[in-house]
Amino acid sequence: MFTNILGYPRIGNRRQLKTACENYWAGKASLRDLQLTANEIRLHNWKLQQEAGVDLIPSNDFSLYDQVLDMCLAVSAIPHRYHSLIEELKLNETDLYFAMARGYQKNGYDITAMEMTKWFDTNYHYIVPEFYAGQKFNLLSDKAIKEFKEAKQHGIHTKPVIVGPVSFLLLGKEKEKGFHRIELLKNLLPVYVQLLKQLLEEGATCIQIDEPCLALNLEDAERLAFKWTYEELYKQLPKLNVILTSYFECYGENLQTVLQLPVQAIHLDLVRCSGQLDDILQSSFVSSSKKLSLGVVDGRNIWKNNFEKSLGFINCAVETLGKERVMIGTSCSLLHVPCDLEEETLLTPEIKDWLAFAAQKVQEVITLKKAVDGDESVKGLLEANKQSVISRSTSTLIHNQEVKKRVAAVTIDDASRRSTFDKRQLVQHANLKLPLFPTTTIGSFPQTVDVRKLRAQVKQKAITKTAYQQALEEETVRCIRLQEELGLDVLVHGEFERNDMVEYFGEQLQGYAFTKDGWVQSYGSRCVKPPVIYGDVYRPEPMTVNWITFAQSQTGKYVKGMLTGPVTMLQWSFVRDDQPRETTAMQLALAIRDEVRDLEFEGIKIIQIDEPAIREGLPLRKENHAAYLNWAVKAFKVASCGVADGIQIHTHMCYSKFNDIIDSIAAMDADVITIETSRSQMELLDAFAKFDYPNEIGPGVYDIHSPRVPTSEEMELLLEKALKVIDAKNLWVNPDCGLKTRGWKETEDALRNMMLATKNLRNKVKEAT
Ligand code: THG
Ligand code: ZN
Repeated sequence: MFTNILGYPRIGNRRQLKTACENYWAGKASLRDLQLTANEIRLHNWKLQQEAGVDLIPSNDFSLYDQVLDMCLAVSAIPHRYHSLIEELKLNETDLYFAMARGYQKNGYDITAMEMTKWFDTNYHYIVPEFYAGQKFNLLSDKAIKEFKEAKQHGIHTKPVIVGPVSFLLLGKEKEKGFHRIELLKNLLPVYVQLLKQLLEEGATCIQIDEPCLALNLEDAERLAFKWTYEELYKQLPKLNVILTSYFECYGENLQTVLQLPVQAIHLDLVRCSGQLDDILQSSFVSSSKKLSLGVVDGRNIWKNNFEKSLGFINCAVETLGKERVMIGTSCSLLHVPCDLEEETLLTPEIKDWLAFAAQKVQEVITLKKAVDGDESVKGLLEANKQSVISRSTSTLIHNQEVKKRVAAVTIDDASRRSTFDKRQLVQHANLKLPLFPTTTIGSFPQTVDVRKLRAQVKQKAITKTAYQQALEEETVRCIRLQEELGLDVLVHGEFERNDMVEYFGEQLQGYAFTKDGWVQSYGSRCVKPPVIYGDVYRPEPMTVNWITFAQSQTGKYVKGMLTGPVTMLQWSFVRDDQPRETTAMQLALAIRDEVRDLEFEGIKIIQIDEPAIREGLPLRKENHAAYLNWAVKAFKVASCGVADGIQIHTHMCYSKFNDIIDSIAAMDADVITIETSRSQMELLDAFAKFDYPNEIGPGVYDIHSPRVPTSEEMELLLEKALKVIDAKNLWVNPDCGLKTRGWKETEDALRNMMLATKNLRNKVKEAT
């Protein structure tokens, strides 16, 4: 019985890879320095798994930026715009790689980065491959081979991991009309064959091919593509030993296809889909000689494994298939959890006892194997695990009857405004008296190094809380003055007191715990530290009222109250696995509802509740969409509907692809929605126009993800386009996202141009009427 780890976090226990990459990009470190750090992290990860006794240790799960971008380099899927960098500048492979990830604005070049998007329903972002009709591929980067050899030199035999050819194509995007990217399989597969052949020649005995698109609803043609691909691979490389891996969902109607593929092992994510074990054990799989990899240790969450439950699955599989055909593993790559719980000092011992990070999860896989083998040495561990499970299910830290009662008592009325939008709009317009095309920003203003330093200092008690408070107040006043000077209509306080939009609220809610170094890669060198929801959530006291009322006291203009919505709080936290997500969302919604009402009580007239993650929370399979959207919309409405008609509720969303959930966005019934649109040239607006979205909209008029300062002319043009599909009385003007990651100078210049564009548009409209 083999133990199987699907992938290990690559940022390093102390985020060494982040520092190394950023230093290299800033020209403060050499390529050699970067490579040394990368080597150290890989070796550390391999050794950790080898010492634990893992049989199938992954290699090529490491990446300097992203595993899909790695695959682009491997097969030479390099978009045309980078070719000059190769031909004229002769960039080395790493620099070309980073140019594709981050863009290249140097030496007189101005080449945009490749797009990135969410990796399935995770908070990890991958680089989207770009495809052209008739595109040819060839083996370029030998990273997978190099890393296999590197491990071999250290005496560690690894299992190379690669993104499979079908998913690689499906995860990408056509950059020309008139073809489907799946048609490129015939050109692509020979390169995969070449790569796999070289791995075999180097001595690889088992390859993990990730085809996570098998978790999606596929077209018949796509299923056929899987069949053709794996039959072809088998024909050309009969000695290849493939573990076909998919995760995050059931195989569903793809299972029949999967069962027919000539691969040597199939992986099941039993955390996300435990039911498919029975399906497999009652299928033709049993009479084949294929192996089954059981993903029982959760790679997406930080809870300690429930050994009794996992052993139930494993024993069931062993009974039917025999030990030799069963592997015990993680549900997916451990990329999505922090590295090591041992180093955590912030967690109380009781909560810490419920958790496992990547290093602990590796141990869990080993313990499970030993338990199945009847190894006496793990008896103590099994008993301790049982105690942890009992402790968590009965702890008074977790269960709060008041909260449970309140959730049970939520009514339809709690989830609806008092009047319909048209009535509310009349009241709001009469009260607020904002000009035509009101201008605003999304919430955050630049967070300079100085502000971050203040936060670090107060955490380390190097400065007093009063000094911290004072410095942030000064920053807030400066921000208010700037907005007044620019002439913005609805101001924000700037959010200088906040670290992350989820962490900040989590820190003030009961039921949440925090880690010191629980970093998880979000994209490239950027990481997030998701807080842990371990218990029933409630709000002991107001969270933002002081800052918002302070900012409001400094100006005669309206200051928006700024909150993070319940679905985003849920999506960007590690969540409980002992109750449905929807229940946790409702607890969060009630906590935010209390905050919204307190802001109303304190005289705040405009309140924004951000839900940037509502789209990414959408289940991977269509059959589960409706149920999710139903509770997600309800949670937002419970959070936002407790106020009088005159209170204007805003929301903000990013990461596009709203077309398929536009009716749910409308059902959220926010008075104003601001959305990220500028990068797709208002393409998104078409969705809102087609649907005839009834409420007010602020389509972002410029892309805040780039330091470029847009001209007033281009923003005016976008606004005119927007006016073609949005009623003038419903149109707002704003950037497309928060300004936190931008510098002050470019922010000021861009906003000045945005105001000019608005002024010109107002004049034009006045002249026309
Ligand atoms: N918060 C959380 N999740 C997110 C975002 C967020 N997921 C989607 C999107 N935004 C991801 N974007 C980013 C952007 C910047 C950073 C992380 C994710 C970032 N992180 C700092 C870093 O890695 O240096 C660390 C953060 C800190 O210092 O507190 O800059 O906004 N939860
Ligand atoms: Zn945004």
